Amino acid sequence: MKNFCKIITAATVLGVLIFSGLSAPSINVSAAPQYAAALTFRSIGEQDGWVKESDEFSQKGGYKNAASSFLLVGDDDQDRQICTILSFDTSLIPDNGVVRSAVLELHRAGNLGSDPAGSLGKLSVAVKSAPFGGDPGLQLKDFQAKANTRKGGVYIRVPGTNRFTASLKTSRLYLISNAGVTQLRVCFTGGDNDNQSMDAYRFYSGDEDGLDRQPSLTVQYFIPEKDPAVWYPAVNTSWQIQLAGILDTGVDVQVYDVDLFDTPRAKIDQLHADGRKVICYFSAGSWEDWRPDAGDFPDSVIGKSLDGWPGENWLDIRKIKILGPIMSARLDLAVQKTCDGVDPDNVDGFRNGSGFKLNFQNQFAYNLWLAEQAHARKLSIGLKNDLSQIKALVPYFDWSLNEQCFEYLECGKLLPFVQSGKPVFGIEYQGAPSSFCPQANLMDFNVLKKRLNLKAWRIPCR
Ligand SMILES: [Ca+2]
Ligand SMILES: [Ca+2]
Ligand SMILES: [Ca+2]
Repeated sequence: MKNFCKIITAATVLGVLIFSGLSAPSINVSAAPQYAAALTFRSIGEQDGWVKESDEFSQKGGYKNAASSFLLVGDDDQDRQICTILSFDTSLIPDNGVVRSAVLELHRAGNLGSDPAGSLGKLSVAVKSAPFGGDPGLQLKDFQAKANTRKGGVYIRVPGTNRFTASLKTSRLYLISNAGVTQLRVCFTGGDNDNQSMDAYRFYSGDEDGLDRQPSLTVQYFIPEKDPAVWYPAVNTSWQIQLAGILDTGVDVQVYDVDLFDTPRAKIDQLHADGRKVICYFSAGSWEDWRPDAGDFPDSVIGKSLDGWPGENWLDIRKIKILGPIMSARLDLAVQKTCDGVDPDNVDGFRNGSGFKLNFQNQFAYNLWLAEQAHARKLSIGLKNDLSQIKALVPYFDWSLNEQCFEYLECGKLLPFVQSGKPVFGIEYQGAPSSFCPQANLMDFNVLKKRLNLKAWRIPCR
């Protein structure tokens, strides 16, 4: 490992990360309950380089150069696209470090031909949490090798200077590897501009002698710590969920999941007196026309109806300024009712026909906001379904609550929770318990067979 520098930082205050710019040779781990640090990595000269298409329409690498002090991004005089591969050894990030920002910086040495900005589209960065093409060395196939992010996930804005920077989207920061190299591929979205003439940026590579001219990736991370005031359930935790009908408080389990609005404080007191923990359910991503605060939602945030759930519509979760006060009031109600945790439902509207153009980043931002708001109130919080975001969100949530992962053959996606020492509470509505319980128990999940009405009836797998 070479060419990295470290920067020590301050602790977190009320969940807000504060980074100072002190240079120091080592990291002080013990000072604060949650500590944050920044590391700057330089692209590895032996591994970075440019790859050019074999011909204009091949979309496959045909030429490469890993040894040059320069990286190229653009096209050539035969309309062949040229992309750049960067390679950062990010393994210095601790195994339990959670990345909160990553900024790529490239220094332009000049252009070859005319300035490619404008005619070649946007300068996009694809992220791979492992080497492109399986080998950290530059290969022709790195041109087309699959990335974790779709092409165009992050764009580099063209600056007025020769210092090009891009912040990776916060929802994709989990792709920064703490086990080995993280590679980035920089290409123009337009491919080529059909003018039979070279148009390319020339950036300094990791082979450049001047350290400050080499491509860099500056990563800020923190080490999560448990808050003694928050309840964190163990992986193996017995539970019951009842969201409809007269609440039966007599089930001998450690945890109850009950409706936030419909459950009187006296029932929650009863459950606590019986030694149970109580999770309070509410919908964070849908509008329910029967709730006491239904009138607080402006029409502008209410979208399409949820299939099969009358009176319920998806919310425009991009509008945190509007939804924030409403959801905050619900979390305050959970505190007033002495709930130990919350179960915010419908936090995957971006994967459904919500009526709004919601994307992965919008959903990540909303769900992270919910987690931070719950923890600020000393409430434990679970991630409901939202399987495609588990890798990005598992550091911020305390358990998973899943419906039908066995029915849809997607339980493997929940393993990051168990691997992080956090429980998976599962519900299956279809099939005999014998068809899913052995596997559920093997995976250390807490699965119940329930009826779709979510009344008291249940068959636990263990
Ligand atoms: Ca190189
Ligand atoms: Ca490679
Ligand atoms: Ca051209």
